[in-house]
Amino acid sequence: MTKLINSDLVAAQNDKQLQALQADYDHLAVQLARRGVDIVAITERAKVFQVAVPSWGTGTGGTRFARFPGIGEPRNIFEKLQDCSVINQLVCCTGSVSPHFPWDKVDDFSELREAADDLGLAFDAINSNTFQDQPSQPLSYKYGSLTHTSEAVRAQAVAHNLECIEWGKALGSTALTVWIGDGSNFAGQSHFQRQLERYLESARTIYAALPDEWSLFLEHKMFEPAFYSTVIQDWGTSVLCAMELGEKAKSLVDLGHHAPNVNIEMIVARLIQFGKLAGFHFNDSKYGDDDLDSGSLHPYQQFLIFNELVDAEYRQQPGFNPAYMLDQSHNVTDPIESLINSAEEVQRSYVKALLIDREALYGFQESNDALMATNTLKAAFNIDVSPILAMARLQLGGAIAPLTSYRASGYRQSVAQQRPSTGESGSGIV
Ligand code: RM4
Ligand code: MN
Ligand code: MN
Repeated sequence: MTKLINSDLVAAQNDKQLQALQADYDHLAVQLARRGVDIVAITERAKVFQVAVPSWGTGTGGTRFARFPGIGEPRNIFEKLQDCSVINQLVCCTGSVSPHFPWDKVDDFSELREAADDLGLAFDAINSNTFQDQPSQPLSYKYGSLTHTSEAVRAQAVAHNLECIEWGKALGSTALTVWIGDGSNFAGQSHFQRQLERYLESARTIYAALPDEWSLFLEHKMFEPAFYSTVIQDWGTSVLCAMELGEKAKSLVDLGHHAPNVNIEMIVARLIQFGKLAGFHFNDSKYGDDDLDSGSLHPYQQFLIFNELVDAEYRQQPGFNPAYMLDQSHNVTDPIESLINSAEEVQRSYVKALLIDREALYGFQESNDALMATNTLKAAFNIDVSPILAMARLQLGGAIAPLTSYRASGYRQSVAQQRPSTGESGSGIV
């Protein structure tokens, strides 16, 4: 397996930090033992936690106004995989990459799979793209794709999703995520019911092409690029469609795709209850689909979401198997650094949620002790689990301090030499 960061450098960095980590870990072990929690068992759970990285997250994103590319940006999927492997080498919890087509299209998919394999990476859910026109494309998605009034445009959008499934099969993926930009910008522009009927008709054709073990993830979003209405605007429409389509169809929750102040953890609980939670696109936001780094603004909300997820694990909810992915856009940071940070923050929420005294919480819920119930959550949230995360990484061969090791490696500077800027970039979104 090819490692792009010198392992000796990581080991030397780890050596410098080991003594402090061991002391912090031992201290936390005593604190947790007092609560009846075995730190080794929690560390083992942390070690198997995984969150996929979006291939498009390795490039600098952009806003409606501009994109300011960084140095050494990946110019194609092979280089995106290299960056993803650097992240995984250091954090050891991002072993798969979610590709986006046609952005990541290649001529030879077995070559791509081998390249990933060599870097110790697998492919997560495939993302189709019918929210942009591609240069070679005969018909435009200006007025929609899977829900367009024209049958020919719908057929083109369906065909793209079918080719995505084929490419995904070649890559060993088992899910297709469909997010469409379809909607309307003016009241009256679209007939809501007919538009959704057209969506279902298109989605049924895609669904029918799914191999047995595959899932279809329906991703909702309430705005953008359509600003008056979107077709799959919220989890309600998403889950209705998933129920219409069948068992393999589930609702994917992107944290940035909700109205402000929506109780996302409760949506998650509902989807879990009915076996319809596909998984997540983790990110954070202040206003809307800001695609900020995970946990950068609302770590408590992310923790509350993981409370629901760990609760489902604890209760052994049948069929519970959500896919965790990051989906964020980096405008002012080195994307590798942001993805490192986000992976750690998502894992942090998971580990904190493992520390919740669930039986005590159930007891307080049953006896209507609101204060003690909420304090039970806070008691877990307030624990700094950093030593557990660092120890998990160390034991898996990663970095105690991933960002420090990454910066010390000079990776960005070295790829800047190998990947001279072309003025444009195949990665990042604008
Ligand atoms: C969308 C949505 C999708 C992603 C695109 C790039 O807002 O989050 O998941 O495919 O952005
Ligand atoms: Mn998303
Ligand atoms: Mn989004």
